[in-house]
Order: sequence, then structure tokens, then C-alpha cells
Amino acid sequence: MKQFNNFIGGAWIAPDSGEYFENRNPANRDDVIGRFPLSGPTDVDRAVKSATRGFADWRSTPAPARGDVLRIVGDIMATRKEEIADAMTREMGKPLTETRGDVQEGIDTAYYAASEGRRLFGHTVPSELRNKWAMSYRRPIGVAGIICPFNFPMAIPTWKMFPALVCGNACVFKPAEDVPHTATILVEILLEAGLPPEVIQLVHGTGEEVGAAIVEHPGVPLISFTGSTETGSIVGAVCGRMHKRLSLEMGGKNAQIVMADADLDLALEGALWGAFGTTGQRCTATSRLILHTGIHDRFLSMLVDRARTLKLGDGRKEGTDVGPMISEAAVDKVERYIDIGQADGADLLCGGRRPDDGKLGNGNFFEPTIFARVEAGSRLEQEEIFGPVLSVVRVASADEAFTVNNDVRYGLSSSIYTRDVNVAFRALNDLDNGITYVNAPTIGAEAHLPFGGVKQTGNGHREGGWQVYEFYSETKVGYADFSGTLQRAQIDNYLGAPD
Ligand code: UN1
Repeated sequence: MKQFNNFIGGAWIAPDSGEYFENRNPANRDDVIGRFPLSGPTDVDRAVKSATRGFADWRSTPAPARGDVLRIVGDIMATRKEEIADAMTREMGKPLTETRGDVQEGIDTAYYAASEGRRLFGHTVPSELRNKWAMSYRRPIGVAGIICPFNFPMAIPTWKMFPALVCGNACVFKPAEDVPHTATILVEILLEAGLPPEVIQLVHGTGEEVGAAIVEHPGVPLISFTGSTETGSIVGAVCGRMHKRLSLEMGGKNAQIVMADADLDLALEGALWGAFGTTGQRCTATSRLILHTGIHDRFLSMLVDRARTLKLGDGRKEGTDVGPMISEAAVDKVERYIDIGQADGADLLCGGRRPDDGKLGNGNFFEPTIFARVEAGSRLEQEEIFGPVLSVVRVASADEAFTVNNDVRYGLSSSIYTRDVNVAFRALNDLDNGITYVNAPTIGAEAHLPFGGVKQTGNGHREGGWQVYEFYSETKVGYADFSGTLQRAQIDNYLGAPD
């Protein structure tokens, strides 16, 4: 069986523990992809020291040259797209159409980052004094701790690392233990593209061991974390205590609202894709469907009919609509929510169990599930499940729909289907989310726009687009006084006091 290693100090090396874990295909647990290192704090420490050396050189490499490396990264990813998508589906289950999209998101992020190397704008503004210039510009920060989830094994690490690198930082990358192979491919590509080896470190292992050691390491001044709100609270507490810069991207409980005037066929496609794409394992997944009473019964029966026809299977097989979940533990969690929903009196309309089909018995499969008559405020309606479970809530007006949407602790994405332009714009205004879609599903954010959520979904930062570059760079201000005299700001300006 193939054994993989960490990339630390410019070389592929074994973990200090000498221990490895197995990485298995979630569609067929007999298929072992390889063994990956179970690393610990001493491996992390070595990685941080190496990254600190890498940073010293990389920070003085001109930003356009740093961007050129990312352009080559994008080129290599584009050439290898099909092969990476296949490896990713084997490792985490979602169908090939989706893993191709995941790689594409990485390519898009690479090209955006490449061109940003020729911008990284600061400001030049007039000074209040004569013969003096005032400007702001960006500086890199240092070693970035990059902690990633399993559901977008390529896209999410690229959202974090590519901007970090273009800004001149070095990275210590801790991928989710479910997707170490895709992470290995990404690091190989960065090296092949010409990134100086000590600028990137890859440390495999668990969040409790490796993730925690990165967050707690004094040599890592910034952390970017995507994962659960619970873990994010722990990461946030440490970063608060150690005064680290931190970007958190956490849970969601996203809703699609369908008004009585909506194009129901369109809304149906949106709901199916939003709820069951990636087997519901997206932070942006549609987990609640808020239906106007005028179309509630009709839409629900259309939806259940279609959901029953979705084909569960190996994501590498033609015709598969929904792949497996990431792990046995993830399936167990979904099963607990089926019990909770039924105990709370919701109507289970379809799914709610592992499939009967014996061929799927070797994988972590779960049927697309729809609950109706879900009470606003119930656990099913409030808590993030991260699986193929859709909860339907009935409302009588747009105002009520907005209230239901907003009355959760998360705020990542939302969607509304309506033909009424006033209702659409009210939704853009009033829904408490980082992203609102009109006549489109809750998933599918584009790589060149800011991504993130409000309330307990995040801590105010955004990934993607132009805004993430603020996170990975420090603003510095420079003043140059060429008057040859002492000029005192706020005192020697020419306006004087008003009469
Ligand atoms: C996530 O689920 O963590 O908007 C990210 C989307 C994808 C990214 C999802 N582009 O659904």
C-alpha cells in the first residue's frame, strides 16, 4: 500500500511518531488510497521553523513574480484537471461533475491571485502639509496556519493559500484527515510551479493534534480556519489569548424561500441541487426550504417525486446524482437527526435511512431525505446537520419567510425564488446572510467574489475575491516629508482656526 509523507523543511519526510492512518474511499471502504502521517506538535514545530526561513526570502520576492508562480500553478491544475477530479472523488465521494468544479474553483483562484500580484493596491493620498507625501501599502505578515475541511479538498485550500502566498506569506497547511491525497497533489503542484520549498509545509494528522499545535504555535501569527462553529470557538479563544489574526468560516443553516409567484420548475431544480449536491455537505447547502402556503402542497409533491429518483452511487460512475457521505460518523450524525425530527413531530416524506441496495453497503451512503411540517425553532430547523436532509417550513408571507430565515444562529447564504422585483430586493436587503441569491440556489458562490457569513458563521472576514487580500496583508503607512523643515501635523496646516 502506498505510504505518503509530510512535506516539511523542503523534503517529504515521515512523522516523528512513525505512525500512519489509512485513507479509504467513502464509496467503497475496501478501497484504500494510502497511508498518511499521524503527525504531532514536534512535526508542526519543525514545519513552522522551516516556513519562517521560507518567509524571509519569499517576502522580498516581488509580488508580480510571486503571482507568476500562481499562474503556473493554475496552468498545471488545468492540464491535470481530470486526473485530480478523479482522485478527489475517490477520496471524498462527490460526483465527478462536482469535483471538476472544485478543481476549476482552484484554477480560477490561481489566475485571480496571479493577477493580484500586479495590483495589491495601497493608497496615495494628499498630505495636509506642503511638500509631504502620504501613502499606505501592504506588507506580508509571516507564517500562515491554514486549516481546511474535507468538502472542497482543492478549492478551499486554494482560497486561503493562494492569496496568502501572493501577499508574501509562507504557509503551514493542515488538510482535513479525510482528504490528505488531494492536499498532497496540491502541494506537489505548488512545488512543480516553482514555489520555493520552504514557503509551503504540509502536515497531516488530526485537528486535535496538528490543528491545535498550529493554532497554539507562537511562530504562526495568522490562522485561517474552515470547519464547525464549535471548533471555531476553541480556535478563536486561543487566537484571542495570543493576539493572532484569525479568519473563521464556520456553520450554516441556509434556507431557500419559494414565493407563490415563483417559477416552480426553476425553484425545484434549485432546491434539489442546493440540498443534495455534495450530499448536503456544504456550508452553503440548502438545509431549510421555506414554502409560501400558496404553493406549499404542489411544490412539495413535485420535490418529493424528484428526490426519490436521485441516483445514489459511486461518484466515479456515470449517472450518479448523489455520492456517499464522508464517513461512518457523518452518517451516524444524520441518523440521530432523523430520530430528533421524528420525535419532534415532523413528517418524514422520503429517505431517512441508509439505502437497501446491497451494492452500496460498502460505502457511507444515506438517502436524500425530506421532512415536512417542520416547526420554526425546532432542532431540525435550527442545527447544522451537514448531510442530505431538507426541512420544509410553511409560511404565509414574505415577512414571515424572512423572519424564519433570520431566526437562526448562522448566516451564510440564502435564496429566494420570486418574480416580484420588490420582494427580491427586499430579500437582498433584509435577509441576514453574507450571500443572498435571487432565483438561484444557496450553493455556487463564484471564486472572484467575497465569500463568508454573518453571526456565528464567521468572524467578519471574507474569503475569495478582492477582500481576502486584506486579511493576508498588513497595512503600513508611509509619510515622506521633503520640505526640509519641521512641519507639525494638525498644527502647521495652512487653514488656521475658523473666524
Ligand atoms: C463550503 O461549503 O464550505 O458556494 C464552500 C459554494 C461553493 C463553496 C462552498 N463554491 O457552494
